[in-house]
Amino acid sequence: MRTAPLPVVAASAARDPRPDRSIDVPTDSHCPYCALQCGMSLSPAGRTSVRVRPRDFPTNGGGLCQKGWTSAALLGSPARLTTPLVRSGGVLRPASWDEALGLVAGRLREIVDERGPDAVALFGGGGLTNEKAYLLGKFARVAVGTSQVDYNGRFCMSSAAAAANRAFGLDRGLPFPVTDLDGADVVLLAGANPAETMPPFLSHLRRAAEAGGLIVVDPRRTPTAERAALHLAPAPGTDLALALGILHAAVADGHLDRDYVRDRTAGFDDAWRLAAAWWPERAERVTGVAAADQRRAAALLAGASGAYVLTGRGVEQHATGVDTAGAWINLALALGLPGRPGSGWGCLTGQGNGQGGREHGQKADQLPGYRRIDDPAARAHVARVWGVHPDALPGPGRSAYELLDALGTPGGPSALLVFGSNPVVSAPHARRVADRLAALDLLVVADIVLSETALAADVVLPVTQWAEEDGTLTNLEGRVLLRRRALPPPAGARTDLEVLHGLAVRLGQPPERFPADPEAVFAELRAASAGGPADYSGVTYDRLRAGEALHWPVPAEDHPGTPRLFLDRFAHPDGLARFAAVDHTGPAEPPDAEFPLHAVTGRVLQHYQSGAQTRRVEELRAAVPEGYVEAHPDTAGRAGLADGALAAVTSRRGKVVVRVRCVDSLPADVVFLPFHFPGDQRANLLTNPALDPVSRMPEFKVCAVRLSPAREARS
Ligand SMILES: Nc1nc2c(c(=O)[nH]1)N[C@H]1C(S)=C(S)[C@@H](COP(=O)(O)OP(=O)(O)OC[C@H]3O[C@@H](n4cnc5c(=O)[nH]c(N)nc54)[C@H](O)[C@@H]3O)O[C@H]1N2
Ligand SMILES: Nc1nc2c(c(=O)[nH]1)N[C@H]1C(S)=C(S)[C@@H](COP(=O)(O)OP(=O)(O)OC[C@H]3O[C@@H](n4cnc5c(=O)[nH]c(N)nc54)[C@H](O)[C@@H]3O)O[C@H]1N2
Ligand code: SF4
Ligand SMILES: [Mo]
Repeated sequence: MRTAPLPVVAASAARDPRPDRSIDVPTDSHCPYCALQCGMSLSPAGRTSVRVRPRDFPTNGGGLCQKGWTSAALLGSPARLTTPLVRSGGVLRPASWDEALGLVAGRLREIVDERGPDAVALFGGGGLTNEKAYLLGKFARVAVGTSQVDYNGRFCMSSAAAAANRAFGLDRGLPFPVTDLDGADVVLLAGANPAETMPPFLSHLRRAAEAGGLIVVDPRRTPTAERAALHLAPAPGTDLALALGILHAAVADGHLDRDYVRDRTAGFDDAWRLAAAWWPERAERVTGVAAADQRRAAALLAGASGAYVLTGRGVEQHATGVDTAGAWINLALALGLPGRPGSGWGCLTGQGNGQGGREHGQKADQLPGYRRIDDPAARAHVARVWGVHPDALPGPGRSAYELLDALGTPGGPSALLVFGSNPVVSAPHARRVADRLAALDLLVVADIVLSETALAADVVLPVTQWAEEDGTLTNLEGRVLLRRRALPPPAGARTDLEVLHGLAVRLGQPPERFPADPEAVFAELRAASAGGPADYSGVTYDRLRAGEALHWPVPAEDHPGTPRLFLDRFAHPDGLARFAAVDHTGPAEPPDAEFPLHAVTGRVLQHYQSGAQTRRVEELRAAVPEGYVEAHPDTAGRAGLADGALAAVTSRRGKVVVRVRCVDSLPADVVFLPFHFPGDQRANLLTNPALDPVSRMPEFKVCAVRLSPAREARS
């Protein structure tokens, strides 16, 4: 049992001064943050860092956001971890790699001997390269033998992924190159705020915006909504009713694409039976969006020569996220958009490798190549590649929140290894999660900085960063990219692959089964993915080095890749897309007299995710130094608060203390909190871990809260 956080020994930032001739600079690379994976060129800048310049790449067209511009700051930062840390006497102290890995492997062996392999859990991340995600999943299933592995992508894309699998038989965030959007005259963006979350992406919406065809669905008037010709602002958690209302309007006003629905889809009648009851005036009563605006949205989409429906986390991070994403897909299908050149449906993937991270086996129900772990043929194939018997592979494990929730309970894991996530800040019901972490016998965190989760660990393993290692990522359009090493890592840091190798060997695995060389791991990943839905078997480092644009599936080395999916058929055996029979139920925790406001959580431009990285970049911290709550001035006033005052935001699960920012455009019953901040500014102290029944996505986007003044002197 640990008490966290505890004092830490400062890490040295000394970088290996020896020149490394294997580096070719300037090096073409990609940003360490989001799924747009903007192209960058890295050139020398002293011994400890690089200089970042934007590069012309299709996703960013020569642009970068502020996070990208400042991304090199962490490479040579003193905040960098460069030595393993081991807790002794309650304090994290420097240790050698041998000591740290030996200790972890020894404890894992004891725990497995005592309680079985499922007593050990792993938690990965969608920022990890394909190679890391693959090796982590293999490490879990083969070196430990545990079913208990999941990752932060469960909190990110899982609802849209499940909805796309249900509708199309395949999940690739954008089933078309992002540049296809450049030609669209109408784009509906539901629950996405790319002006802050992917600024260079806006260049692909320029034509639609200039043609008066940008429709933004968001309860808040975001910088993205500011650019829209039509901003639909539903009450939080009511998108499903809104999508049904727009579908109803489309059908009633004669916009249904009957030929497409007949030839390319199944299930319209069942979906329509439910949508028929959602005439726009009824949807207006539930969502607050005027019926006339719903009809206008339907008419704009139907009248376009090229139209797209795109969703983001605002639609998906709900306990009804799969059905809600499904309702937006229904609308796109009714209008005949998916699988038609110049039109489509897509979901904006979030993390740098959010797409690849959900394909190669760090997910509880999955094996590499986007295979299902409960499919006997998939198990046989992957077991063959791994050189083990199929029966030796565990079955599906717990989903991310269920896993965190079970830690340290009698039937749950008592050890957790975290790679590439900071759940103390980013998981829902954060107090519960912190308590569960504290109840573990062993918490191991591999990170580049001392994140809030690392602060609570027994062993912290310092790893290398993006520009210091080779690896592939799959961006939001399913394009596989090679992010190349541009400078040597600081002495003391190891790659995640080296860490997994070191642990696997100490757990008795043959060293060649867990290669630490990224290209060797990728060769294995290719074989493991061959024949699966996400088939990478034809992707090679050489093809990527040569700059080939390879969108999966790439089933052979002479295959050009698949930039556009579904042009002839969808991926279900009968080739048809499926409408989803979905109905509106509303948020799991509606406001009431005690907690009268909806709290919405999300992002700001300058910070990334849990903020572990961006809060350590001076320029970004200076721009947005701390958490806050946005509220309408009347809402703040009613709570006895003015702009800049310290407020308590309280839900059934916890309390956040932050300053108020008054925002005139917010609805009176909605407050907004960014989730990037730690301690008592953590938005996730409030959030509701109600889970979607299919994707197991928590309801991050809406919970019931109240607002009140807080005492100025904070301890
Ligand atoms: N600056 C920055 N950029 C990032 C990230 C970051 O942390 N910071 N993270 C990356 C990652 S991993 C992700 S997943 C993406 C996320 O990218 P987005 O999905 O664009 O970001 P969010 O801010 O989470 O949510 C988008 C919007 O959903 C709205 N919303 C809330 N509730 C509802 C609702 O019920 N209905 C609708 N229609 N909208 C609602 C919010 O008001 C918010 O403006 O961003 C990526 N890019
Ligand atoms: N309330 C609320 N909560 C949310 C969301 C929301 O909208 N609202 N969004 C959710 C979403 S969409 C997401 S994606 C999650 C993300 O939340 P987290 O999973 O916490 O994501 P990050 O903050 O990116 O954490 C990555 C951690 O890994 C470290 N790291 C970076 N690169 C590497 C690497 O290569 N190897 C290793 N070992 N470590 C690395 C970073 O320093 C950081 O500490 O948050 C979710 N939580
Ligand atoms: S938009 Fe995303 S990939 Fe591009 S620079 Fe910003 S954070 Fe990096
Ligand atoms: Mo995400």
